Amino acid sequence: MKAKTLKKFISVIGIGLFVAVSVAAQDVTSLEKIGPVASVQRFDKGVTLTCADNSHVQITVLAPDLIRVRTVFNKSLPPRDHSWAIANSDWPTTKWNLREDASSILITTDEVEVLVNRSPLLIDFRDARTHAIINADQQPMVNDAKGLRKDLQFDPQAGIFVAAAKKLGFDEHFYGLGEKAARLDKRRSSFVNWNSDTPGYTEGKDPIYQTIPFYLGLQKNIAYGIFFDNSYKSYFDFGHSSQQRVWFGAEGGELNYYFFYGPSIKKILGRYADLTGHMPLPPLWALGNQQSRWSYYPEKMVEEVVRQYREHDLPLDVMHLDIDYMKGYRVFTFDADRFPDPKSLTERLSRDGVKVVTIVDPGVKKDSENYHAFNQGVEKNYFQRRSNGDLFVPRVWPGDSAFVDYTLPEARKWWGDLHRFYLDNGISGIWNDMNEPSDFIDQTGKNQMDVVSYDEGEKTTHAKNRNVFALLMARATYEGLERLKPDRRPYVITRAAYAGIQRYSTMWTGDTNSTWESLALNIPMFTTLGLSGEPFVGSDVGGFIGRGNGELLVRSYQISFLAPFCRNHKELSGYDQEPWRFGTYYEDIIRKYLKLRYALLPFLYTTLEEAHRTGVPLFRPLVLNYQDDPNTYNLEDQFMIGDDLLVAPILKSDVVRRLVYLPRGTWYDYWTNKQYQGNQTISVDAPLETVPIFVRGGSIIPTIAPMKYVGEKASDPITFNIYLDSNGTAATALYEDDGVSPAYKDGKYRRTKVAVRRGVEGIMIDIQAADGSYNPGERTFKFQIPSYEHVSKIVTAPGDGRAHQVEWK
Ligand code: MIG
Repeated sequence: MKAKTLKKFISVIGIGLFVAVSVAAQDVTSLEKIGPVASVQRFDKGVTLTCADNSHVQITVLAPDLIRVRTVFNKSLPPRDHSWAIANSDWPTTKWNLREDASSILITTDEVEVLVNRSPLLIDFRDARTHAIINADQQPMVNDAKGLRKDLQFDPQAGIFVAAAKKLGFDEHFYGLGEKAARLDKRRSSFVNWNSDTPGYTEGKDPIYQTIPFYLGLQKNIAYGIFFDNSYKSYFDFGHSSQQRVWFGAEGGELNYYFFYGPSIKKILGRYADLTGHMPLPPLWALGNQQSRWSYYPEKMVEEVVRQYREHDLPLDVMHLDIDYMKGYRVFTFDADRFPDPKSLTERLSRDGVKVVTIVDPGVKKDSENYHAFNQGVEKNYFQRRSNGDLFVPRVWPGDSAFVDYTLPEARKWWGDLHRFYLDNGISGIWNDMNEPSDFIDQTGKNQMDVVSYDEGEKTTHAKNRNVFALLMARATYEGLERLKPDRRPYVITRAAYAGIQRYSTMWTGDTNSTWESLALNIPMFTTLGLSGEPFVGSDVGGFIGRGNGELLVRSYQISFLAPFCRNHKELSGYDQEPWRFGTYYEDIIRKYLKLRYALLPFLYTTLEEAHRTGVPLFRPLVLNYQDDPNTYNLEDQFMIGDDLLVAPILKSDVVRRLVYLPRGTWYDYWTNKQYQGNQTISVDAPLETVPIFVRGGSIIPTIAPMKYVGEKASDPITFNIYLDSNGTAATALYEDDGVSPAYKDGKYRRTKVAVRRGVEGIMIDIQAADGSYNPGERTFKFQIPSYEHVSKIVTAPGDGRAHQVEWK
């Protein structure tokens, strides 16, 4: 109780500080503006502008739709040009032109024009075909050379505040910025990025755990993206402090941003993935149902929970072990009383189809009594130190601890290799928590300010490195797992992150509350993460903190049963909330949705592979699929899975009916097969048993019989559920692979395109010869048109040379 009051008190102070800071930070107009262009030097991929004040602006053409602006104030461009976020800096030269006149410099690609006004220096991005302005500077770029913004910098070594301001469109909408406890459309709001441990956060709490400084602007069906790749504490203001401008800035580093031109959001997300990395496929079982608790121990309790799952006929793939599995919170150990023989535990569980994921925190207990991880870290000098050379000693779960300097390549390798311990004990995945990094001594980061990281020899401070700490820890973990078991796909889950995290880890949204308010954030948060390059997302089902109830738990599953990460988790002192805890009425409904998830696995996996390949997430806001439809621009109480399923959950207690917006086209009620015309808002029943789901006319949803766990049986038969559009056509491209190995990267997958059309002779089903070299073995394809009572004649044209069973329901 005392601790709680103290926490409240601290957070009140925190809010007070935050308000003071953000008020001061709002005025970017009074800062030093960059000087006019004095000279222009051309290089193979762009131009470098030297300004009258000796500032330098490098504009680089990376692709016809991707332009980088890199600005340093009052000095030359430093030779080191590095970012932990960037996966690809080696872009093939693309065609571009330069035209200069007395007042401007024009860079043109096939898609974008960059028009630089020389004096004052202003940059406009335009569509190369229509010459329409997509995004324009509202004032020259600024920096705080005079130190006016000292109030922002509690680290004196942080650097100089830099910012860019853009004109705010009257109809412009904003999406992205990764994990924010905020609404979908970020217009007229402002945000801070500084990775923070924020248990029990509610809407408006900012910052929370992650930093993804990437956003999308959308105005009248034309979208662009801006990735401000700067890991210092950063600020984004989407017309919050002024109707005149959007601005973004950071407390140090370069004014370094990438401009992406769509006009489609999907194309921007693809380019963003090309730049910061495509999510590799996690193992297929990561899409299975997961159960966690702070903490299940001893091992008997873990087995009991699994036994209950099986007895209750609820599917389950993964059990999580939270911090109490360790010996005194020492990472890379098991408590010998609670888990005397983890290897045989994981073997027994695996016979039941269940994998085990262990939590791994960054804090290594400061304990020289025989603790290998601490001793090795000290001996090899891999731990973070303060600027005076002292070991940095944060206080976390193990008490006094040390953090690894993950900017050191050898330290990352060492950390990765330590995971051999888990793999040898049959552990299947790693869950990284507390990696903001959280420090009980001071959560704001003040206690860490003079920590120096190697940073490729540049020896930079916490101000630059805090926001990338989790990214590099996840990288060390992922690369370690990949090295130690090259024939298995790593599975990592993280709380904190920086842009690029999708290369190494999936995520969950941290310590939510078991409340309706918290539940209502699920959809804007998952969809926003998807629009920010993080496709594999989820939230503690039922909420983490406090006491839930059956109704809340059911409504929570009615969202999460389609989220990539579906894991029920609860805090130490919270009320139990496994699916059976509130009685059979609720349990039966939860079973129905978990089984539906397992039935939809072929569809979910197909959509997940699309996210891997194209950067377009599975869990989507409607605006992603219908960006020409302004009705979707702030629609955040419905979501889509891929292009085909539209889900409209209930987000309040005692509500059993709601409005649903159906975009253009034909839609089918999943439960009744009733057909609707789109472009309208309808009112539908949503009793606790039923979450409204609509299927897009024109889609084919592949399903299998639900299993106890992924891979319990072969996926045979696969049923193609056909939903015809108004032209009588439907199509899909089923994706399959072995589900566990990285062989899919070398073409070992199978993509089966199926197209259906209603013709004069009947229904034609065209199964094309599959792509890829993966052989799933013999199995049956079934075809159903759920909305048809009967069909008079069916013609199949199996281009794959097999016989298929066709039946109608
Ligand atoms: O300070 O490991 O978000 O999922 O159960 C709390 C204990 C530390 C926070 C995580 C939560 C986890 C808990 N952790």
